[in-house]
Amino acid sequence: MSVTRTQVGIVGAGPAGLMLGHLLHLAGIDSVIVEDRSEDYVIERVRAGVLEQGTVDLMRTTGIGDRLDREGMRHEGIYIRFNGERHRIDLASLTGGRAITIYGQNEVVKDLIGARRVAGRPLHFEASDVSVHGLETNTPRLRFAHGDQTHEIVCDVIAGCDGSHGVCRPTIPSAIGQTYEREYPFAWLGILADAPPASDEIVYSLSERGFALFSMRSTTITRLYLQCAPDENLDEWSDDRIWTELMARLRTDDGWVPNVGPILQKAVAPMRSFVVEPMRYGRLFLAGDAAHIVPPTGAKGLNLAMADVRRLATALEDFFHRGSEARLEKYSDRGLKRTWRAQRFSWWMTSMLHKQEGDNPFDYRRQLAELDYLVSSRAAMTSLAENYTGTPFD
Ligand code: FAS
Ligand code: PHB
Repeated sequence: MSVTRTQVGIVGAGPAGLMLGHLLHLAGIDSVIVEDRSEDYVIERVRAGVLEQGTVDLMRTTGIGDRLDREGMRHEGIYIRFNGERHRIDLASLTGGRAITIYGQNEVVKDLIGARRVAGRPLHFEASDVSVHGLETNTPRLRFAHGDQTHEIVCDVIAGCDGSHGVCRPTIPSAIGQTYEREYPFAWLGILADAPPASDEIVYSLSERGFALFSMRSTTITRLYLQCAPDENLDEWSDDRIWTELMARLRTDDGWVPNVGPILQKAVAPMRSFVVEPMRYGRLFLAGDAAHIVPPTGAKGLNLAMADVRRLATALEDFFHRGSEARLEKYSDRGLKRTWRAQRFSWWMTSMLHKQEGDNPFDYRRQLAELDYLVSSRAAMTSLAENYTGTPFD
């Protein structure tokens, strides 16, 4: 077994782990990133598409915003569609100029891997048997196998950025880690289509047939989702059936429909809310989906992960450069405050825009009344806009 030393051991090369590694590099702090999947898998995985202002600002101010500025699509509004009509919510005018940017998570990951390579800092893909030890000590260890070699990295701190199915969170003793969870009785069937986006901004839709979402990835690629059963069988969804259902749920009375094109990718994504408290155990700090999961209706997951690692990197700078643990002590409480705020907003968007099993006509009419209030009240639209564009990172 090869034994090496670093300051921060990072488990997971998703947006959280890679951005943390980038921020630590800029602060002159050593780190090693260990990922169990291949580089191609991590890059090609289709997930988030909406970046809050805070995430955009973070990428720009840390020197990885060039491609985002060239290829990202700034949206100053979103549409809410119901009763056959699209209603625009002007995010920018309701928030003093804050907006969202459409830029695929896989593009963010590509930019961060590129920056890691330029920095020449260690990034191990296809690691196996990844495990963490000694979290209650001042020298926690990160172990993994790579090829036929086993490695142990002695760290000062370990960052658990290994997502919702990682190895880090489960190491928190059940007597300490309190979990909060809600499963939703539906999922999202998501597609990527080779079709130019027919709308200049994304469209959230509630129809008698359920939820649908029109989004995009570029001027040639459309991203669409529709509400389906949690155990939906994708084989029963021909491309024609998918388009027929999307048209039925998104069409407006003035004739607007998405452009149709070849479906490049399709997958079903489960919907759940999850939080673990605290986000820290000894010298282990959880960030991103390893600590919290939100249903994607509020487009918060990736942005919460970025806010976590911004906060953790600042705290680690204080720890390594000034010997202060003050910010590390506050890391979990501050993270949970932002997390529960995003949980509430994501649950609210999800409940307002999805048809629930067992709902009766009263419930649907009540949802329509809530949407009608939302698009006719400046106060209600401002509340949505503030939460959707996100508050500045602390
Ligand atoms: P990730 O899951 O991205 O990364 C964790 C990494 O750890 C992975 O690469 C994994 O392979 C690795 N790992 C796991 N176990 C390991 C182990 N034992 N050893 C080593 N490595 C290990 N969020 C938004 O903000 N906006 C959206 O529009 C949006 N849309 C979404 C759409 C879908 C369909 C889904 C599923 C999610 C969406 N999300 C969205 C949320 C999503 O983007 C996550 O919040 C984001 O990926 C979180 O990033 P990480 O915390 O880095 O976790
Ligand atoms: C996406 O573009 O993938 C997307 C947009 C908005 C959401 C979720 C996903 O709420």
